[in-house]
Amino acid sequence: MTEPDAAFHADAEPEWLHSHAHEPNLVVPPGDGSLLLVTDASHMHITPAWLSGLPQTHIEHCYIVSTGHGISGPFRFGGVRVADLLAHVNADACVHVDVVAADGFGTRLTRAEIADVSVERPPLLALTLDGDPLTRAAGLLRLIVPTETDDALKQVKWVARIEVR
Ligand SMILES: Nc1nc2c(c(=O)[nH]1)N[C@H]1C(S)=C(S)[C@@H](COP(=O)(O)O)O[C@H]1N2
Ligand SMILES: [Mo]
Repeated sequence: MTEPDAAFHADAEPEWLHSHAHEPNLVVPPGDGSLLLVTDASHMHITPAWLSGLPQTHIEHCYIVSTGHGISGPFRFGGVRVADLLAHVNADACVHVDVVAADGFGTRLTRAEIADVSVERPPLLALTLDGDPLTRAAGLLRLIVPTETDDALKQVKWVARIEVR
């Protein structure tokens, strides 16, 4: 168990919480796709291999919509539903979940977004892309929010921490 750095618990809200525009970072940050899952009860180091042992969900026809750089897709992403991960660690009674990347980018998902969306297109921690393992360059491990088709600000690549509150 690793103690999270103090800055992460600072009262100041992170910059990404209120950002309305963002140029995608083209620099792949170091890392192997593993992440820290922080709940009120525990800190868990989670690897892509461990996640691949949980029930997998596949979602067709996903698009990454960038306001400035066009649209890519359709993609078929596979991985673990955020809701399934939270249920697995008994953290599904959350208020919101912050998903923060190794490059400081991030997004906040509400409990409603995680649990109440159509069960067919839920937020996913993606491990595969079109049937192949997701590469680090392509964002391993990547949050995919299929219902977000405005600006890709929820399609967080290189997830490094998930904070459940
Ligand atoms: N970690 C991280 N994730 C990110 C970004 C980023 O800068 N860092 N940029 C976002 C933005 S603004 C866009 S448009 C998409 C780009 O995704 P793509 O590389 O698959 O086209 O990633 C999103 N996810
Ligand atoms: Mo973007």
